[in-house]
Amino acid sequence: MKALEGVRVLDMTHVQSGPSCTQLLAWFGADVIKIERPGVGDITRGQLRDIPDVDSLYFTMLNHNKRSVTLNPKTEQGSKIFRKLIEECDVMVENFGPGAIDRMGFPWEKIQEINPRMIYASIKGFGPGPYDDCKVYENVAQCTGGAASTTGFLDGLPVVTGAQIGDSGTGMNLALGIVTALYQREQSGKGQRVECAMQDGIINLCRVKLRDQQRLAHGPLNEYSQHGEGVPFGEATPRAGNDSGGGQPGTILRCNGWETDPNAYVYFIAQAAVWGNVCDLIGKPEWKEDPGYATPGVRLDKMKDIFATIEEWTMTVDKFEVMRRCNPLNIPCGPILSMKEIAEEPSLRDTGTIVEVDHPERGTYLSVGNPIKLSESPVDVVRSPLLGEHTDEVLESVVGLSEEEIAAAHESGAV
Ligand code: CAO
Repeated sequence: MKALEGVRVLDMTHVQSGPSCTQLLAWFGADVIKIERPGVGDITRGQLRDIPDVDSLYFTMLNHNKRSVTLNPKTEQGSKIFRKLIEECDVMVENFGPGAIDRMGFPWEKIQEINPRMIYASIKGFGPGPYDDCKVYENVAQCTGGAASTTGFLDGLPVVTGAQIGDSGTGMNLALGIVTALYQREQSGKGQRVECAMQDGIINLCRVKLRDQQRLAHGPLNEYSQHGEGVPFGEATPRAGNDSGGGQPGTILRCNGWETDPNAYVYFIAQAAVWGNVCDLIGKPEWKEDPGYATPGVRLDKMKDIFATIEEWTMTVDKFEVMRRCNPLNIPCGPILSMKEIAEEPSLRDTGTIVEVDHPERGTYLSVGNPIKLSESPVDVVRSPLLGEHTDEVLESVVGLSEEEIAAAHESGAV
């Protein structure tokens, strides 16, 4: 038994944000029926291909545990089939450009009329307002959600992060909205609309930066390293390099091998509560009692030099040894792990966070498993479907078409 067993999802998603949401629902046990344009499919099937004519990793890593049906709701017969699918499903998810589902002839009012229990969930780039017509990709969301203006170094350009916080982040928000609406439906018997804007999702993740924007009105941000370095603040929350976003100073330091290994670094937090341990570890026990170093406040304008001294020690050992030595002393730190190291880490395989999947056309590949672990709803990651692999089976068992009707649907180009 899986948590969402019995929930059927009409999956009209493409690219990353929507598919990441429906993949989560599938991992929790929902029957996710992915609708794709006949002959074409989700555009990512063919993007960034590493093997000719084989579904890309972009697609396979976002569409596990789903069924694929080709269907064009813009054709006469396709529209009838789509209507029946709306009747039979509990949830419909889409992340097309603004208005695309309406243009298919299925605005929310009509969906509600066909199936009042339907939960209709959408991702768009922006919520209602001046930009609600715009198409949006990951980096546009990162820039318009405030993340890019606060990422990077003070003397450099705004920077986007490689973590897909706009796409997979918003997908996760939508999944939460959907299961919450399903829960409310248990009481109300009614469906509802669930809407997530990528800009909103990024702003939610930038909460501490809006905090700092307001703190600026009351004086400089003491914990930012630019304060210690005497660089004045402007009107907006600045880029903070590798400064920690919280109240404990932290930064990235070089470790043994940094000259040749681009990831021989560690994130080191000089947490006030373990300051004595830090001093002992780096061979500066005298700093524990020194009035110029003993308390967090007096250390603030010296953090650059303090981290340089800590780095003299971290450069003598490798990044894993830094962690081995710091952990027993309760000093929070984290080695900079490369994607290669993550792919090879056995404990991540053991927990299902990284999974090896077999695919009939590409062979085995690595994917990211479910980051949310439920003790009563284990996840088996099943390879992504081939284009239209389940069309006939869904037309027969969900839509209720006969063999002749299915043949006619193929003939007409509806599926
Ligand atoms: N049969 C027939 N037509 C189909 C179809 C099907 N099964 N599935 C989709 N289509 C059509 C739609 O009807 C739409 O056509 P019209 O615009 O002519 O009505 C078109 O395909 C899809 O349009 P789109 O605007 O979604 O596609 P795009 O490639 O131009 O834009 C994207 C892509 C992602 C920018 C846009 O979908 C978007 O802004 N989505 C919302 C925000 C979002 O999720 N962004 C993140 C994407 S992940 O990086």
